[in-house]
Amino acid sequence: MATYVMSDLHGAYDRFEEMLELINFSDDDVLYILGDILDRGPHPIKLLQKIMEMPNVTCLVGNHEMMALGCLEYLFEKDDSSFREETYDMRDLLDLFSLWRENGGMTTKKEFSKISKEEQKEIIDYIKEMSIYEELLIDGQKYLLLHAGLGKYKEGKKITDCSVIDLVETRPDYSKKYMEDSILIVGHTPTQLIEGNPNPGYIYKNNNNIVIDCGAYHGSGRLAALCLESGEEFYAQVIDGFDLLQISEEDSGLDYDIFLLSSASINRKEDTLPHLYIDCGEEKIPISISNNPMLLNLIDNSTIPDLDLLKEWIRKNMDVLLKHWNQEISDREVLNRLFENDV
Ligand SMILES: [Mn+2]
Repeated sequence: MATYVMSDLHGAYDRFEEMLELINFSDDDVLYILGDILDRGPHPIKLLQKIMEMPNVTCLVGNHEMMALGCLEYLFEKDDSSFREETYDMRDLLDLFSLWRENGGMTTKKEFSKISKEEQKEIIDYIKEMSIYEELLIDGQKYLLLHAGLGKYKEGKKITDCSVIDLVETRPDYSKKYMEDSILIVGHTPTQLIEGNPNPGYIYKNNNNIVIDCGAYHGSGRLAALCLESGEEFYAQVIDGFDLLQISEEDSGLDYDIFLLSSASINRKEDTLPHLYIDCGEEKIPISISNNPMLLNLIDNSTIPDLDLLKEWIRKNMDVLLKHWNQEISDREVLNRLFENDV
């Protein structure tokens, strides 16, 4: 039996599957997921539904589940005959929706709207059942697991005295040793963004703090798992099926379907351009967007580009992209030609 922790899966369904294989996860093992299963990546609901079927997985709540919950409840109830709009403060709800959208909520919304009412209800109930923290004792070592950190916690204070925001949202100071006799394990902050981290993108350990969010939803990030018995670290980084749109054979006029795959940006300030690929079945054609203001505009800060515009652009430029991929035309030429074809 082994105990694993993972965090911030953010819809990275394929990486999660890859990880379960990597760690050889069995019915005898247990897994704690420290929140933020939803949003950003391509398959948050499919991922959550898979996790819900696994009895040996315990999920803690992340700020994304908290943000999503109010929106999901509204989406669930609004079609019901007993729905009464006056039970909602519409201004609060709009604020919540726009916050959710800015934080990658649209992949969750998209998948949530496609499942049955029964499944929607199960998801809402499951999120409500998620705990805020877990305490473990493994081989004599105490661990405290939660999503973000300990905020204003001081030694001697009870965890239950901390606010939910402190535990689920406030980023802790990892240079601080919060507890002498217990190791704090958190997610929430991708280790790529921890100042002074000598090994960005991998599990970070300092002063009884362990941070395990390695940017699972990001093309250049990875999903990390830590085994608490052995201390062994595992990383999964298969390119996820970030399929944002599909153009059928008929529509493209080519002899295959085109899928646009994307991974969202962790933080626009760092090495952060979203990665886009066109998946032509056997090959994944990367599209350079850093030199392409048209694509950058389409993608802006949200994790989902305007799909209609993007689809139109891809359709117009597919021949150029393919020629570039096959090295029949140069970088300069491809750029010139793409700009001619701006939508
Ligand atoms: Mn978070």
